[in-house]
Amino acid sequence: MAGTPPRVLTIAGSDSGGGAGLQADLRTLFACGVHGMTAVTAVTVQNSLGVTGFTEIPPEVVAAQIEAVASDIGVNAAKTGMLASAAIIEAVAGALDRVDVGPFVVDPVAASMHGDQLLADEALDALRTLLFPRATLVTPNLDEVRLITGIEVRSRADQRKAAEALHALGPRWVLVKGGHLWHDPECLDVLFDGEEFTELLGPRYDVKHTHGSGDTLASAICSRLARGESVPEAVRFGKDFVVRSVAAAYPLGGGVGPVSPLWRLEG
Ligand code: PXL
Repeated sequence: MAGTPPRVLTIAGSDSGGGAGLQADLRTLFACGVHGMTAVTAVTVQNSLGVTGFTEIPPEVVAAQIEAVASDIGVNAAKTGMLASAAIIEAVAGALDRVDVGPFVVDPVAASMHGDQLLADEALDALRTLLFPRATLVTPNLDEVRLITGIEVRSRADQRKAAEALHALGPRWVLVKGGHLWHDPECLDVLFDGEEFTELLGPRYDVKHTHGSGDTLASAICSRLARGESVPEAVRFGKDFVVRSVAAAYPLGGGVGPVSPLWRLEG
């Protein structure tokens, strides 16, 4: 019998189309060699064309899922994706007061790439005050940076300013992803620990199919944090992993297809 691999918990929503959300998290975690577990927050009705609706899981059920797996199986690292509402964020924060989940990555998902809202406006404050201070790392894209800090990032220099503003909200590390700086010929992500900036530069591929890229990045990072790697090491791995997964993205349905970690399994 093989040994038990590191265990990672994703606190996230379901994407019925299998492109993003907890489905992207689970396949990334599997491809990265760790055991994935889920605390489901919401069930979206979704295909490659977009999200047509979602239903929220009762907050106490979200908290109970976290506590059930942490108290028995144990969690070596955790991440959040779609959290939907302030009540669910409060329930997650409450659960984290009661059980240990190790390094905690907050991917502050606010909307799908089609612009469908996945987090209530009034939940932003709960995200800032209840989850950011608990986070080992936060991984916003530039739209999320604007919603959380009010900063409109137009340049790489603005990314650093945004990283400082986000760090002031309490996370240990901040990763400001530059993928949405559309005029930049490359994708620069800026990592900040309150003192030092680390720049991670990657290619920008001219591809349409990038559904689930943020989820894939945060999950790949978590898989390494669960093995005890440092945040900079885990983020470097995650960036390389998501770049390869974007290169391996495939079409699906009539809209936007998912990035794919299958390359990792094909050797
Ligand atoms: O990629 C962000 C995301 C996370 N979680 C769910 C989603 C999406 C984007 O569509 O649907 C459930």
